[in-house]
Amino acid sequence: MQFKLDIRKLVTGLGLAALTSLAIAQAAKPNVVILATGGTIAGAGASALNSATYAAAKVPVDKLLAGLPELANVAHVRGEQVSQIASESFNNETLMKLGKRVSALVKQADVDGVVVTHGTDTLEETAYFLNLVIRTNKPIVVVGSMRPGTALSADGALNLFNAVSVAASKDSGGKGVLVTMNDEINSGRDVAKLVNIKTEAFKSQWGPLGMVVEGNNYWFRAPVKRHTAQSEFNIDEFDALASVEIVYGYGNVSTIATDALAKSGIKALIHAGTGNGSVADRVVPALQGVRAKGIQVIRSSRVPSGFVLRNAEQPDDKYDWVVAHDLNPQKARILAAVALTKTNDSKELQRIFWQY
Ligand code: DAS
Repeated sequence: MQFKLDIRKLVTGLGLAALTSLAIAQAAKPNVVILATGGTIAGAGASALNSATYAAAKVPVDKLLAGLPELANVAHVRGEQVSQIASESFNNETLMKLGKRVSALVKQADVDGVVVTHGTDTLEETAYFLNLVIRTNKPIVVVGSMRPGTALSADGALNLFNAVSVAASKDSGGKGVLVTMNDEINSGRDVAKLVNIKTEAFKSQWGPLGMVVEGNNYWFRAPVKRHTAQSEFNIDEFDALASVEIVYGYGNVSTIATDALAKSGIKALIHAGTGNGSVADRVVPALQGVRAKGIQVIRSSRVPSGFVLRNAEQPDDKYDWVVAHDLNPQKARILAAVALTKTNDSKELQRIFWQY
């Protein structure tokens, strides 16, 4: 029997099969929501040569996404403009509004991951905050850029693509809040902005969790501190953060700032000490006075790496002070502001600083 090959039917069949598989692949793509808050990643400069002189928080999220059609290769994305500010102007209210929105989104079955575009100045604080209070195992990725999209060799587009790619990846789940900058995937807990004038700006003293290259994740370690789904904190259970401020240690420091803050109604004072969280001898009595008012005293260090030892530079047991472990002063403020929504017991606070 002779088969008469009908080429037209074959091509039509193959074409339909290809379209069907394409449609299935497209439908299978994860859904990622991008929450835009402002910053340089939404910035604009006067010319391509303005990589450092520009206005932050100018480009709306829809325009950001329209400028990156490659995002469709990795996920179905949609954007929401939560705020449009430079991140040095974030405050507790901005943090809470963003956190409540993230918490609502991760509960939705049609949301597989969330990306937050953010200014770099306080990005590390927001990433740590979300790491503490969002009860989810879904990927949450915070991303910024050091150059505006109008500049030569702008870093925002690839940072954003990487962030969406990581947020769309199942293997990104359960690792806490992540930060994708400069091809690295860092823990939102560990990462800090250590350089203020180049694209390789963010580092974790304990190293990145991995790298993302051409849409593929390469993992090399996992977080050991409590976060997200394993956290005892839940943003759905509180509506405001505790008031916590920071004083800085340096040669010739006076007690003017400490004394003023002691009368300001704060719940905790972070001391960014020299070396291993050292406190000048003339400041010790002032901090003891702060503690005597029922305000928590938490020793951090102005030194970017290492960690503060309890009862080493200061008799913390005797003074009833807390140490911030390896958290820099600004992250210590975030953890204290969250922890004080649940406890004002200094021993409980110390346990929390060891665990988070
Ligand atoms: N001012 C900085 C901020 O918004 C700009 C940036 O680097 O994103 O954090």
